[in-house]
Amino acid sequence: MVTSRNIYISGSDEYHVNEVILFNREGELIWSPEMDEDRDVWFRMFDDGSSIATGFDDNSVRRFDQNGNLLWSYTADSKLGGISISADGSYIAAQSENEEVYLLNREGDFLWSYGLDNEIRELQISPDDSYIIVSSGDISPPRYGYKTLSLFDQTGELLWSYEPGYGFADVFLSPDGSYIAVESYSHVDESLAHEISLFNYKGELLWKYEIEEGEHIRDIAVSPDSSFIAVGSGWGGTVYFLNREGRLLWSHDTASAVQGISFSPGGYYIVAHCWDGEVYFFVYPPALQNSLGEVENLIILEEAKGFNVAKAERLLTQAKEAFEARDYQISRKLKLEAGQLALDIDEDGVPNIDDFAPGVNNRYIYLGGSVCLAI
Ligand SMILES: [Ca+2]
Ligand SMILES: [Ca+2]
Repeated sequence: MVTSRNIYISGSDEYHVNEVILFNREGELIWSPEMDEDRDVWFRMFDDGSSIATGFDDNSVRRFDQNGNLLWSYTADSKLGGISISADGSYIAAQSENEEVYLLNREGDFLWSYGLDNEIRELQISPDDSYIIVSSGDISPPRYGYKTLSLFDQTGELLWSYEPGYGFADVFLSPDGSYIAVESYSHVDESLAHEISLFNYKGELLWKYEIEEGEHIRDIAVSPDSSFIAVGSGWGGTVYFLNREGRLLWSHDTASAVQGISFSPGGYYIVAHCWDGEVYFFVYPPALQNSLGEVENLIILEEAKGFNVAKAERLLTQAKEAFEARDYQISRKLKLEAGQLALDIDEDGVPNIDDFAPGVNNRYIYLGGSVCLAI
């Protein structure tokens, strides 16, 4: 695991390990906590790389700084694991072995806990800290393996729960937290249909998409703008690419089962890695083409209001040329600049509509021959 500050953690699994070692970029050992060989540890790193939270098997969650100094420790009634940390580090959620969800603040103070009747599989804090989604599963017959999604607000109130059916796949949140994608199953005649289900954060099921018979879902990724969903399946191996409305835009068969799938930060590239070690790299230009069209409309609107958008138009033309040349990263950058320029033609940081002199940068307004600074 690599963090923004180039601190590396080595372990037997991504998050569930029996050894934690922090290295710096030069490969020097910074810290490794002393642990019994058979001891399991859950860990997560804070997004800014400043510290890690670990769940030890003495029922504690501990936060350490990047030099291994203990910042705090909180002890619960049973073992805590499955740690999730909010994007800004304000909250730490954990699941306990006695089927409770815990929420702590950044100082390690207990905020609340909630008992579920199911074994907790996974929990995640939404990117904006507004909710915690929990996936839990029945572990006893006759409902063995049936999964429930539960969504809590920050205060620990259960807002909704939903049973997507049999299954153990993870829960995937869109980067803005608006959508929740999950693997679900439906009984069709004698067999099980494997599906992707998309919910909004209010718990409304928006759609289901059934993947090919015999395949099962290994990984799901939601694009950074929450417009597209990529799904990788196992057994045969297929990459599915859906829009937010649940329509299949394309699919591609891979030579072996897909292990993981992700979008590039701009959202135009999709990377899938497979069981046989092959890595597939896909590009989806229509996503960029759509947003070029949106900027074009924006420019037309600002022009209709009487603003001089010539410079924005020139940038958009360059963005289209870069698109034609398949230089998508450059095209995206120019497109973003063209959009900003269309809304603020004199680049003084004040949108045209609020700007008392939309064609003149507000830092340089000439009055009676003297320069007046006005923001
Ligand atoms: Ca302006
Ligand atoms: Ca101005």
